[in-house]
Amino acid sequence: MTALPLIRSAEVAAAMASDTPVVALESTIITHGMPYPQNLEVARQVENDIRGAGATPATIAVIDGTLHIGLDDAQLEALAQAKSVAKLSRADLAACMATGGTGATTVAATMIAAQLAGIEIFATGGIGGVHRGAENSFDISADLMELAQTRVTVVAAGAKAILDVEKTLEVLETQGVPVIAVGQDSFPAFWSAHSPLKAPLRMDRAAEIARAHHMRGQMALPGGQLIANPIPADSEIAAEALAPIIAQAQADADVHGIRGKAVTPYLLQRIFELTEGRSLTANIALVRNNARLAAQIASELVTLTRETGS
Ligand code: PSU
Ligand code: MN
Repeated sequence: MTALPLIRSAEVAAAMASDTPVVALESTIITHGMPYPQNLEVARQVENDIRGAGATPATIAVIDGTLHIGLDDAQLEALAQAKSVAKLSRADLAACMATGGTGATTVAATMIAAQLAGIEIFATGGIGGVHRGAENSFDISADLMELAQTRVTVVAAGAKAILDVEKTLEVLETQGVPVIAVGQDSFPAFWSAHSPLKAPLRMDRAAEIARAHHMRGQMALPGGQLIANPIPADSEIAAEALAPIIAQAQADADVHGIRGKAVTPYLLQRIFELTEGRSLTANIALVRNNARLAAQIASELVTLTRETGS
């Protein structure tokens, strides 16, 4: 049997060898979530935020069939500029690797890769969820089912308002995924700090979140946690201002017959245009905020693992 084509960057390998905290990062946000060149700037900035908070970033992608855990600057730049990179979820990750392809990992695929590499904490912007009109389209992101089966704690800014947030929370509950709002009772709505919905759980400190993650491990419970970290107040866009824009973007997607994997990237791009870039500014602020919290959780987890020896 040949070895799994998985390579850790020198920085990630060194961090893991010395038992220091590591935070996984996805690459679909770079290739499909933000325009060039902001995507590259943000990818670098987020990595530096994690380093600044005392952890090591591991941006994950498939390049020429190899699963890379940690990218160097040239690899980041190539991904950021690439035009037609595949968007890989659970369904297509192995196929891409088997055929020597190149692709960016979504939340689901990044969780799988992180677990394979021994990384337990992952920061992103927003997870995929149940799309509006899912009762007809059946469009439910594989991210939700991944959270139910792969033991990685994902820090996100809640679910995007382009989704049906209420149905997304219902599916997470059905799947047994802990949804934990940070520092507030309401479930955050990505570009806005609050949604009208209450989060099922609330925690105010990184150490508590790390303990809950660790407890699940001790209980051999499969699946991760969704940490819903609100966007900083000074960067948010009011939900009322966004509502008509989201409705417009959704209507445009319907008119153009956008389906499947293309839906999330299309809506993000359309909202970027309709808000004249404000959605991107907010997106950047929330991803960086999530990266810093993830680094703290990863640090707490290292401490906890040392103390308990497991
Ligand atoms: N949220 C963002 N930007 C993104 C995504 C989510 O703010 O780029 C990406 C993530 O990679 C997520 C994916 O896993 O969209 C969900 O896609 P889908 O809805 O097709 O499962
Ligand atoms: Mn989908």
